[in-house]
Amino acid sequence: MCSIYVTMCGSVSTVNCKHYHIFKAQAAALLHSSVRKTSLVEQANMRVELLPALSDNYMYLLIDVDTKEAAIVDPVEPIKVVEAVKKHGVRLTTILTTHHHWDHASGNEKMVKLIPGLRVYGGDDRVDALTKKVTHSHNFKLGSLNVKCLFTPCHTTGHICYYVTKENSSEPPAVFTGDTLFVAGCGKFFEGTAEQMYKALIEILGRLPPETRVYCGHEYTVSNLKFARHVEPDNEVIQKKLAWAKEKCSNDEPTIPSTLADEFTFNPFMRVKEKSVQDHVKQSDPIETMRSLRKEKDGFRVPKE
Ligand SMILES: N[C@@H](CCC(=O)N[C@@H](CS)C(=O)NCC(=O)O)C(=O)O
Ligand SMILES: [Zn+2]
Repeated sequence: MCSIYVTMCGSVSTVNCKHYHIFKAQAAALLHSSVRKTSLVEQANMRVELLPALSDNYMYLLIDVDTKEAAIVDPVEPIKVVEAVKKHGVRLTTILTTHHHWDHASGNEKMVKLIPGLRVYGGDDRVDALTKKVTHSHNFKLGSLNVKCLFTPCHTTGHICYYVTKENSSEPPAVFTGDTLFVAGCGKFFEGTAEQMYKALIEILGRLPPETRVYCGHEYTVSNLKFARHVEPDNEVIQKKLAWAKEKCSNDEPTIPSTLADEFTFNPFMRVKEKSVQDHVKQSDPIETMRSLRKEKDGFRVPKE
């Protein structure tokens, strides 16, 4: 007998199970992704369907409305992807892999078995079923959409973000940021440095148009904002965004997408040039601030409220 207690927007809090180690991840995945809602965002000539996966991951079905060609970002649960493809009546040609971690790339092999001929993009030889290894600024078309690869090593050495635009459109572009940039946070520096994350967040992602929609790899917004509030207790934008995110999560709705402009107002890792953030970690240099913030967040105990 298993008894599993699930918290909103987060992790399994208690699991008493005979085969705890084997079943914890699967149980969490089954419970969560069946509850968390999908949602559809329409922008420019692209449609983005958010597909919750595992306990807090997102897969994204990116559709070029003009040609009905589609790509899937990090398809860790392939059956759900196939269902979404059928629902929209689109032609899936492409997998966009942000990085090789199992919760992002482990569905690739099954995906190419289910839909043979898929092109599999990624920036790392460790990405399963990889057919197109890409580097910074590599561009390609998805129907009428342009996809630009942004090399953002740090969380992993081969991490890629995908920036998607539509020519002559007045609507905002989209960026799929995997585990580099989260809403109100950033990925752990598993294989990289503060210098690299600074470059990724401030010099690469931070220089995209401010209205760019941010689609990240995980639903961590509430816990990230609690850390942001700890860093900048007087920042009202953080308090408002946290109240909004809690409300969203209590309805099992996604807090994604955000925009780059918004990230600069509440994400401490995007705010490393701000005095309030630098003061918190007692640094005056943005890269040292980045290093200190990440170290502090690695040991941060997220409060209940
Ligand atoms: N803190 C994460 C724990 C899981 C974790 O380590 N996630 C990785 C990505 S798979 C990460 O980079 N998290 C960013 C962070 O903890 O700030 C959570 O909020 O559940
Ligand atoms: Zn991840």
